[in-house]
Amino acid sequence: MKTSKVLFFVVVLVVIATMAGCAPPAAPAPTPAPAATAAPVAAAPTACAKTYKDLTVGYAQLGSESEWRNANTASVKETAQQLGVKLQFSDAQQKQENQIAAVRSFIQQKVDVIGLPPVVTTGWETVLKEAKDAGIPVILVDRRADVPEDLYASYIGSDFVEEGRNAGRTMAKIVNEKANIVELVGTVGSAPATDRQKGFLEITKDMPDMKMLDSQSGDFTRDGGKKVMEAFLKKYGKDITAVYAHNDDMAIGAIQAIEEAGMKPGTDIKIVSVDAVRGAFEAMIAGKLNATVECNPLLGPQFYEMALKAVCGEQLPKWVPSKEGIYFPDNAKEILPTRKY
Ligand code: GYE
Repeated sequence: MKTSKVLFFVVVLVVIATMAGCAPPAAPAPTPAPAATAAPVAAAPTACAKTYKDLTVGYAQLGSESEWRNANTASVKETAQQLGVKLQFSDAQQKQENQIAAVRSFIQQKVDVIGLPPVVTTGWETVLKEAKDAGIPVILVDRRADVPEDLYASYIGSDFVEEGRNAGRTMAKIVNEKANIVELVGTVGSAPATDRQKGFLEITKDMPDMKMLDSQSGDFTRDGGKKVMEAFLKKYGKDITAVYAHNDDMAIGAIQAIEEAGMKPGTDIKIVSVDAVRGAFEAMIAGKLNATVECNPLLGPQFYEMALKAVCGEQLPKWVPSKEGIYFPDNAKEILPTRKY
């Protein structure tokens, strides 16, 4: 369209908007804005006498295994401070029994609300029933648990299957639907590992030249990703042409292993991962990572908003999904300074 025509349409739109008594539509941004910014904290529900300052919240964090997790912890802690929420925080070091013990101790301390990112999906019924019997709402944050809906107030987090589909679509484009892929799986039995695998395979299963050579868990850690990639390289050598990592930390570990084996990550072996943490942007700028699918860890504000609503007796949605995008090396440099994690 010629500039004069574009201008004409803009003027018409502004006139229509003004006649309708509303503001003119905002011009579209030239590059997609990063999706994952922390949601602003909503005001407390008006009909409720409680405020954030009245809340004592227990957060049974699952560990500190990744950059994503550290950003999530920071969001939960900083937001509590900003709002004046009293926070009891524990780190289970990726062990379910530690998380269960933390939830039990929060029940004993009679906190108002419990936040729980379940390390794996199974094995939560008993302890969630105990919380329910004690009248303490549990909000699942980040990861889902396979339990009946009456055992938790709400789930705040990502659509991991869609992240897996996005990783599959992105990988297929990068390799022109032809690759020998190895998969670095997250924690076995965790919702993001199960769903990211499912979504990826959903996309690639009908592409005859997208071959999955092998799948192993690196437990969402850098060290785990490096070790698994070393073993893959020993077993398959130069046959490997692509890596799908369920998170950026494992991709970064794999990058090290590939370099140590004398190959070029991002060129000889294409790599797509999930999270979009700073380390991934740095790897993309260095040309060692080909794409990262975003998973937003800044869940603190939404968590406390739901916590206060739960204490005020409001009915919560069973799922509050996060907003996310996909990032590539071509504009990683401009986007990196705008990232919060
Ligand atoms: O992708 C990974 C972390 O549960 C979404 O856990 C989270 C995942 C995240 O260790 O980096």
